[in-house]
Amino acid sequence: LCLTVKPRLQRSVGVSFGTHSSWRRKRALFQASAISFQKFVKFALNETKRQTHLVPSPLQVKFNTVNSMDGKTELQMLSFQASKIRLLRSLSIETEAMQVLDFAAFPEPEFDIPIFCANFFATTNTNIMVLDLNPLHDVISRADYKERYYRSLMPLGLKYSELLPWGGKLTGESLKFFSPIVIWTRFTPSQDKYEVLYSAFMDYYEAWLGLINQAVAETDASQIMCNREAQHRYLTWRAEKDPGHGVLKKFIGETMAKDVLRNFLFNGIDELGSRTFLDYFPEYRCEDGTINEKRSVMGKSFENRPWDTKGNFIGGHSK
Ligand code: BLA
Repeated sequence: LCLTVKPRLQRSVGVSFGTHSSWRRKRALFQASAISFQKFVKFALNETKRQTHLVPSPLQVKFNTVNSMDGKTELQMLSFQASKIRLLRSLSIETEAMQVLDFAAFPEPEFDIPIFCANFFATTNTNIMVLDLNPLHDVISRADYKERYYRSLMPLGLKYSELLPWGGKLTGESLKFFSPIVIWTRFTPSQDKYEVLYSAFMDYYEAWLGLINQAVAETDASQIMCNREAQHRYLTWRAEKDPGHGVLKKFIGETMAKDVLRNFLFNGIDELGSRTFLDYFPEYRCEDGTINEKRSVMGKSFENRPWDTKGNFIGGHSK
């Protein structure tokens, strides 16, 4: 059975800001309290430039700054690459009512190091934050992979999972893409929390840069293939099921939203592999062969942090 569930926030996160003067008034209020993610992006780019030779990505030509359909909001897109970094890209949206950052860095397939992932969605009422070094390979079945990359990062994860506690149930399927040090949190806006978040972002990004700096290119063709497929599977998941899709659609329309998702945010889908979403995630197949539009077929799961302090998975079978 296939149910079409309308993204809940689509209705409440409209882009109608009322008259211009009321918008200006609200903006004045907003500037006093809201977060801006510009300094996050600036930090990450400066640090990467300091440690690698970062050059603009060819994607930058097509994806730079786009205005929302009502002309009131700018979507800012930046993209770069470096010898070990296939794509480092950022999308930010800032309005009086909402600030969004989707910042990710994808290694070249010669490296099996994790994918840097910072997804922040902030409104005046709530903040939804995911910060992680998303594992390329399954950390539950591949204990060696978990050991190699996360053992030494556990103290970092522990520190911030206390300061930014688990955000409660989430799309169960997402957990496979998260690491034992994932920060998944929700909070009501406060300056203190934003400072903690900024500090977490800096520490996680430095940790990721450390991994990429130390990484030695794989030469075994089958291992490279395996990394490529794992990254392709990740991109395929996110381009299809990203929670930001509804918001993007509101701002720039469905055609452009899909273009941004497939060709910018999760670029690589057409180059790194040829399997489809349903090849990777057959449980989403509807009777008529289409993709189930629900984000989750498993349901919302993991009320509490499903990793213990040593990084062991304690989520049981998800409920
Ligand atoms: C909500 N975003 C969420 C949630 C998660 C993520 C876990 C909670 C809802 C859920 O259970 O899914 C983030 N999920 C991720 C990430 C991965 C994943 C990073 O699987 C990686 C593998 N979020 C954005 C952007 C926007 C955005 C760019 O990253 C907007 C343009 C919005 N995220 C957004 C909104 C919600 C949300 C509106 C709440 C609505 C909802 O629950 O669907």
